Amino acid sequence: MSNSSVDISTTLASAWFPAPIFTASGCASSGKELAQFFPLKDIGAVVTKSVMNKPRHGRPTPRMAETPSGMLNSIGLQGPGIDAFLANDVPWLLSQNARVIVSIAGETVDEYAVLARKIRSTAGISAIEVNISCPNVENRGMVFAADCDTTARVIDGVRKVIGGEIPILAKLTPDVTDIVSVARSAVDAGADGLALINTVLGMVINLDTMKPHLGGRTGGLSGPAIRPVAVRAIYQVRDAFPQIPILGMGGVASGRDALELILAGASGVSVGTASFGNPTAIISVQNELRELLAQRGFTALSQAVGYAHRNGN
Ligand code: RRO
Repeated sequence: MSNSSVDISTTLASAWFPAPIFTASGCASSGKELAQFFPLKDIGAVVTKSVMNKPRHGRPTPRMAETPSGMLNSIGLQGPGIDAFLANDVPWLLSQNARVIVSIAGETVDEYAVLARKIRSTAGISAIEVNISCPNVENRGMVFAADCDTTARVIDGVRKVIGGEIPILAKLTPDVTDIVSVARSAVDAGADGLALINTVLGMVINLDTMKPHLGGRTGGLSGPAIRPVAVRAIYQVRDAFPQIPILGMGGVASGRDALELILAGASGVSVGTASFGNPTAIISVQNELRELLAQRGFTALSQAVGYAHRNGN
């Protein structure tokens, strides 16, 4: 079968995308840097850096550390604030004919609702990623997805504002004992889909200073090192909620990696850390994936989603 005959379009709840590979929130800002390498309309969607209500400087430097097969970041939600973002970044992305998934983050349940209200009055947004799992916050109490109750409160607040208009994806952390119960809280509170996984909380100590290397001390681990964690989380959640669409991410750098997340249950896959070293990684992942699907006899990506669960696996 010719690989061009594979239908790689996908859906996340009511949102349709012509292609299944997305940017990962935080790894391509609002897409402008990547647009010099390929047309943004060629990928599934740009998932923008989580934006807060007010502009924010983020954490002290250093904000990055290399690790074996990955890296730590400690950005701390740096960004322009929702008003500037909606005025500048979203119109620019739409002018590129890109699909846009806006990622939002708040310090309180109310802040998420305020953000949702502002997004609701902006046309053209495909979906909202509700990031309740940023690891780079002042205390674990602000990692809403570390707790079922706070997960439900944030998602419920956003759902009430958004109504049925735009799909809501809850972004979860793997740093919990039971991600399925957190996913259940999000779904019961009205999430249409889930984004799995955020980075894994980690730390590097500088042996010269003998102190934590990162200005914020801890950071989020990303890259190939966390891919098996992502595959596990996606598989577990898909097993529990086969009808809930999953946008998967975590260490994807090749078509083979993306296919692994899809077989585990992801309907779309974000590429993040790999884009730092290779800005065209998203396009090669997408092309490789199409080829791998054809080689396995799939005529549509949707046939491969969750395939690892079939026949009692
Ligand atoms: O900004 C960050 O430091 C950050 C965020 Br919002 C997130 O969700 N995950 C991450 O690794 N870093």
